Amino acid sequence: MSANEQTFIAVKPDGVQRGLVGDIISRFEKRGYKLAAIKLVTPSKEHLEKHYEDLSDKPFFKGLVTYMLSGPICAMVWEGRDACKTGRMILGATNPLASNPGTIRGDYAIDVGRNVCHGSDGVESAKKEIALWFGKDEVISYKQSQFDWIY
Ligand code: RTP
Repeated sequence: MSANEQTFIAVKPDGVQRGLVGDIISRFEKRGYKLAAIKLVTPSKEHLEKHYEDLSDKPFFKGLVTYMLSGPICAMVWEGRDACKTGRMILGATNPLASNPGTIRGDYAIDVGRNVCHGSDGVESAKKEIALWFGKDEVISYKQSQFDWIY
């Protein structure tokens, strides 16, 4: 764990269309994470197949890619202590029915195929995903406060 660990978080098309971007940003900000990159994107089918390449043999893969192509995605990089693990806790379990209330999916979703958001499952996948979704000059490094107890 490092103080400047980064994770890739995306608001999926259903989250963007339902107007949940602000709420999701707010949850990461309030928890103490620092926004390092953000953009609204409509990635290609090839890009999304690459992003989900580990799931290419799953029966839901084709439907997953079609869903991800259904509208703009808000792609972000969040930075701070244990960002990958805590980011996944903020999102909730993959299946919203198993997500606790208070998590994004536990508050806003009931369908695993429309689960609002994505978060890297570890530091290595975060590095790969950030490199896939963002150019180096799009991820900004900055100091938010002179006090190390204000994140
Ligand atoms: P994500 O990558 O989107 O954050 O999701 P995850 O790690 O929590 O879950 P993963 O197993 O990587 O699955 C990726 C996405 O595929 C969709 N999914 N559909 N049974 C199904 O129909 C099914 N299972 C997974 C979800 O959108 C999941 O987030």
